[in-house]
Amino acid sequence: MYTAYLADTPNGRKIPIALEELALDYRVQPVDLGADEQHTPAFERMSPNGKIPVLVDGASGAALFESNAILFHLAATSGRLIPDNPAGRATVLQWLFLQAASIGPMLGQLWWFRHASPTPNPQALARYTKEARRLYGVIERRLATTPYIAGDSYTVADIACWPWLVTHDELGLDIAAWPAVAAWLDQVAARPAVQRGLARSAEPAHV
Ligand SMILES: N[C@@H](CCC(=O)N[C@@H](CS)C(=O)NCC(=O)O)C(=O)O
Repeated sequence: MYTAYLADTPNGRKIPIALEELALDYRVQPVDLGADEQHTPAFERMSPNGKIPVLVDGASGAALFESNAILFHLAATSGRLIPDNPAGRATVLQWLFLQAASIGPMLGQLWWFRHASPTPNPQALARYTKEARRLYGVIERRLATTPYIAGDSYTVADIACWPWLVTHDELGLDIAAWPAVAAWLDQVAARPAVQRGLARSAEPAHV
């Protein structure tokens, strides 16, 4: 039994989506980011960077942070959602790194300057919109040549990218500019495990 410490955010949503796809047993422990629960000493003992998600393995007690490390661990230990050969694994890893290093931070900044910044900042909006559009273009060109992000099959690379790229409306981006991304977004959204994972991610805090 795993415990997934989550908020209902793109990085948080990845974890129940993967756990559902792998049919693993888990409970969701919501973390209230607005109340700064991610910076309590107890939470930072599991996640030294003070961010969700964290996955705790009930059998060993081990806690893992960084969403894509969690995805890789789940895939590697289950032998699913990742190829079993080194070249295939490296391909998955390269897209996991691109998501964590570029797609998440750039789209995250764009979201913040559109929805949370207390003062308008046209320069920041222009910069992050341009970078987000460039990154949608990177994925568009990839998905024009392969059905899934890492190649012929659905992997944790899709699970890492989908919760971010699906936020295009909130980011003020017209998905019609990237038809291959739009088709892939719909295809992944239709997976029952994705729908179940999103529902679990949105579970209210326990009282
Ligand atoms: N690279 C990290 C990013 C995690 C992250 O940015 N988490 C956000 C929510 S999506 C968070 O915990 N924010 C709270 C804060 O920064 O205080 C990962 O993929 O796990």
